[in-house]
Amino acid sequence: MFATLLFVLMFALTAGEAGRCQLGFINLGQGCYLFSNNLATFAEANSYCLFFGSHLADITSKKEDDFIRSYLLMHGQGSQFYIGATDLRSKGIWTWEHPLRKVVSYTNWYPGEPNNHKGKEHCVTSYHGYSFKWNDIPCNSEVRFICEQSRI
Ligand SMILES: [Ca+2]
Ligand SMILES: [Ca+2]
Repeated sequence: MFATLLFVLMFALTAGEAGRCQLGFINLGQGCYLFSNNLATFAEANSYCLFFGSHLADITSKKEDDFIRSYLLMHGQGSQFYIGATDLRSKGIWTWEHPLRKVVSYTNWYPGEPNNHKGKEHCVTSYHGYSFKWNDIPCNSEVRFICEQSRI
């Protein structure tokens, strides 16, 4: 029930901006993105995106990164958002959840990150405190997240 309500809410809040993307997603550059309003752990966020027929965002070029950061600088104040990178499978080797286990090549870490603070940071957020550059955080942190889907 809660999940259904959340689903409807998220879609209603972003439906007006759908453009060429599936309902609930907005078009930025070549991709379609859903910026969650709810908070979730990395595993929950991953499940939400899959449920919506998408995946946690893989940011693979400066161009894509610029589109997303520009949007977040305008709309994402005070928040941080999971993207689909993790080094849970092999410490220090960052891979995307989609395409599965593809090693991260383009990065936009904030200076000094990833710092694996207290040895517990294995997931990645785009963080407002770092002008939406990347930070590694514990995967059980509950934050917002970005789903990505190809245009339909
Ligand atoms: Ca992408
Ligand atoms: Ca960190």
